[in-house]
Amino acid sequence: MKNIPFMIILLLSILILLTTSFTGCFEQQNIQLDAVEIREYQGEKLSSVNDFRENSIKGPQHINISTYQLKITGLVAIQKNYTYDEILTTFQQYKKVVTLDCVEGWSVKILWEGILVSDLISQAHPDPAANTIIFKASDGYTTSFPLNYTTDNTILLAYKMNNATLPPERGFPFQLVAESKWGYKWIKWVTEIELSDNLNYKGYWESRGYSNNGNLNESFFEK
Ligand SMILES: Nc1nc2c(c(=O)[nH]1)N[C@H]1C(S)=C(S)[C@@H](COP(=O)(O)O)O[C@H]1N2
Ligand SMILES: [Mo]
Repeated sequence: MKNIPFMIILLLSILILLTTSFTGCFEQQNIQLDAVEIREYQGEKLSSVNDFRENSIKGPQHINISTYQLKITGLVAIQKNYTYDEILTTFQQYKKVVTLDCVEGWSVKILWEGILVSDLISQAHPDPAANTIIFKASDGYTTSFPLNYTTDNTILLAYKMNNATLPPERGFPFQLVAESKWGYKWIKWVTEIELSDNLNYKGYWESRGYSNNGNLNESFFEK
């Protein structure tokens, strides 16, 4: 057969066409990071910033960091207002690998870097009557915990993931690393932390039927 070389070229071009159009289908939006994210830490494989599924109630928030303030309010002796730089320079910094599990069935294992929520709130001197900690975000999202969840555990307010500053899509400037809780407790774009005595406070998803304690080892439907 004379046209064997031609057939091979034809088959090869079809193959190339197919593979390029297929990778097109699987293309992901790639998030720009200020530094290259790491994908392994102390021998552990990490997920990527691009492995999250964007499902925030109002889409990504773009915070103007020059006017941004993190407020500590409610049942405290001293109300506090911190700028982004003050948070990064005032408090001891911690690193921790923690997995976020969304109720939709996906999860991401990330190296988080941030400050301890307990260090932050102790500066405001919580009132002894305070038993609840409420987090509020720039998109109107809220979530809450019993206060001792943040004082008895090393719960981080993170500004970096996989060694890179959080991108806007992932909660810049701060996301709560709500270890052992479902993803809806991991509030992004945090702007205010309110101390309260309302144990029954319900956040955005909690007031729509998701469990208030949000424990990962239990169903997320409120019983
Ligand atoms: N401010 C704010 N934080 C939020 C949300 C939101 O809609 N707004 N969604 C939550 C949910 S349901 C999950 S699973 C995690 C991770 O969501 P992401 O993949 O959209 O970053 O963020 C949580 N934090
Ligand atoms: Mo979620």
